[in-house]
Amino acid sequence: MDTSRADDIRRAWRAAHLSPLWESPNAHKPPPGPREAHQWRWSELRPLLELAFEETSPAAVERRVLQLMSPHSKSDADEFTAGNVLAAIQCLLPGETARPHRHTMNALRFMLEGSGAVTIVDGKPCPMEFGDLILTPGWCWHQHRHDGSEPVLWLDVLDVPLHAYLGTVVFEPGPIATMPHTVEDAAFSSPNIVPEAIGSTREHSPVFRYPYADAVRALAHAPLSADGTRRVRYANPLTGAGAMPLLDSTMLQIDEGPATLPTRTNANVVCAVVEGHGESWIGSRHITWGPRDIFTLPQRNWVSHRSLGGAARLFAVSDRDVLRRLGLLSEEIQRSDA
Ligand code: GTQ
Ligand code: FE2
Repeated sequence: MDTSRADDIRRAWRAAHLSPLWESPNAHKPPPGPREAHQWRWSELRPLLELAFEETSPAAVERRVLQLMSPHSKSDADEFTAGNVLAAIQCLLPGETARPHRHTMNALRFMLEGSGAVTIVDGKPCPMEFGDLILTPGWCWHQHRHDGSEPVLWLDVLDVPLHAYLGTVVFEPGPIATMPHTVEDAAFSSPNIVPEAIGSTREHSPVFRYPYADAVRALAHAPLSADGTRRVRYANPLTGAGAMPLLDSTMLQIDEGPATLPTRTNANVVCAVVEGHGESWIGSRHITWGPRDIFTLPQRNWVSHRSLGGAARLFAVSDRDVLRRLGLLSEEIQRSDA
């Protein structure tokens, strides 16, 4: 075997931007085992968020946001929390505002602490109270304002990692030149009846605010899922599809009782505890959690939850709809007789 001849051939291929598949380290190789879950305990997070009030203001930096970085992030530029989901905490003091802008990324806010803030989405004011979900879908103008008397903190979730990969990040600062037409949320507040005169061709929900009380009421009547949880999904009332195209939002309730049956999916999930205490088994990890704790369910881990007294509720955002639309979603449940 003439090794120098073989080396010459490979050098020639490399120079011509060619690569032999039979020597590829990637060819048909499954990814390594599932990534380990990560938890941000509110008791540890809260004092660190307090430092952001001391450190800066929206007047100086537009958005006072601390991103929840996966321990697997390769650098500060590699911004993701789990898979295609980026979560962060945004903090606003009374009297502060964040100016209007819009971007191609879909975003949502889930209220964790404080009250009196408002997000204005394409001109519609959305009050933000504990447990409320506010959508700021891609390319909708949005701004925040806080007229209350105590700090507010909310969870931001965006589909940034997917846009970064696809090269589709576009950002436009205000001022708002022409405000898009919207229909007030109240037009959709009669169950099962929707207005007909909607010319929207947009894929996201025409409703921007999903109050916590509505989710709790839906959960109270939701049947048990096969794994033993109760789950509701934040939907677009016009289509029944998810409220936003690339971020799937659900709330799950874990009643007091035995642990839920283990489930496994190739979707990536970020959970925020809304109410109650519990424990979860996520792959080889076991965690305990309480209100406002945030934790990840990285894809391909077997996951089971148990309430530690009373009904516990988790807000869960995932990239599941991305995978479903691409025909790649897998969801399994461990059979109890297995
Ligand atoms: O509040 O508009 O966490 O544009 C990241 C980007 C929040 C926002 C984030 C944003 C916002
Ligand atoms: Fe934004």
